[in-house]
Amino acid sequence: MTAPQTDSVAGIQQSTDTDLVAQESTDTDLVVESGSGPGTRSGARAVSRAGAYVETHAETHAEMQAESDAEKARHHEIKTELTRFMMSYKFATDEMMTKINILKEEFASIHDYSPIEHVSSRIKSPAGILNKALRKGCPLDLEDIRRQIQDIAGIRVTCSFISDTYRVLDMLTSQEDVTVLEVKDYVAAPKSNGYKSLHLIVAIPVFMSDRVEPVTVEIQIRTVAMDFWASLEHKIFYKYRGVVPANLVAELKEAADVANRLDIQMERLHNQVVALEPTVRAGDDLLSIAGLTPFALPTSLLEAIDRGRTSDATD
Ligand code: 0O2
Repeated sequence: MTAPQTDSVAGIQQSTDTDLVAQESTDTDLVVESGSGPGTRSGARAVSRAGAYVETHAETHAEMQAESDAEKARHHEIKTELTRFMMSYKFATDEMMTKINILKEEFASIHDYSPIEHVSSRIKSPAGILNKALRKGCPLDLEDIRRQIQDIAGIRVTCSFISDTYRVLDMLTSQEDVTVLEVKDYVAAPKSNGYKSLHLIVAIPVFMSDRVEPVTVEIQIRTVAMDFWASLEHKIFYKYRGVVPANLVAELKEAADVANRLDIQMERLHNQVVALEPTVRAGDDLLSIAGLTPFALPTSLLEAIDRGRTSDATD
C-alpha cells in the first residue's frame, strides 16, 4: 500500500501557524488530512515527523509569547514610572499656581488692584519632552531629563505694568520653600528680536506619599503688551519654521518697541491716577475678600482695635 507521505509532510510544512495550532491539538486530524491511515507505517512516519515539527513550533511560539509578555511587563513598568514623573510636574504646577493665586487674591482684596492680571500653566507633553531631549542631546533617561529639561512644568504670569513683573518676581522668589535656580531678565536686556519677559526657574518640594521631591518649574512673567507681542511672534516663527523673512523681523522689532513705549506710558498714567485717589473711599465700611460676599464692618470694632493699639503704643 502506497501512501503520499512526502506530500502530506510538505502539506503540513506549508501550513500557517494558525493551522499548526489547530493541527497540534489532534494528530488524527493530520493523518486524515494526509490521506493515509494512522495504522500504516508511512502514516506513522508522517505523524511522527509532523509531531516533531509541531512540537518545535509550539516551543518557538511559547518562547515568543514569553518574550512578548516580558516586553509588555517592561512597558507597563516604564509607563508607571512616566506617570509618576509627569504627575510630579502636575503637582508642582498646582502648588505654584496656588501660590500665585494667593498673591493675586490678597492684592485684589487689600489694594483693589492686583499686579497679576492673568495666570496660565501647561505641562509639556511626552512627545514635546522627547523632541526637546533630542534637540538638546539629552540622554533619554528620566533623571537626566529631570536635570536638563527645566520647562516641563511652565507657568505664565501676565501683569499690567513693568514694575509689577519685578514685584511678582520678588514675591515668588522670597518664599521660603521656593529655591531659585535661575533668573533671566529679558525685560532689562531684551533679545535681539525684541522679546521681553522675566524667566524664572525654581524648584519646589512636592510631598508624595513616600517621598519629597524637588521639582522644577519655569515661570515666565511679562506685561500684557509683551505677551501680546510674544504670542504673535511665536506664531510667525512657527509659520515660517524659524526662517522669518527680513521685512517681518524688522516689523516685529518695531512692534516690540511700540509695545515697550505703550508699557511705559500706561504705567506713568496709572501712577498719576493712583496719586489722585482719595484715602477714604466708598465701601470702607465693608470688608471684602475676593470670592466671598463682603462682610459688614462695625465702626465699634474698628474703634476698639484702634483704642487697643493706642494703649499698646503708650504702655
Ligand atoms: P516653548 O514651546 O514655548 O516651550 P531652553 O531651551 O529652555 O533650555 P533657552 O531657549 O535658552 O533654553 O531658554 P529661554 O531663553 O529661557 O527660553 C525659554 C522659553 O521662553 C521658550 O521656550 C519660549 O517659550 C520663550 N521664548 C524665548 N525666546 C523667545 C522669543 O524670542 N520669542 C518668543 N515668542 N518666545 C520666546 P521654548 O522651549 O523655546 O518653546
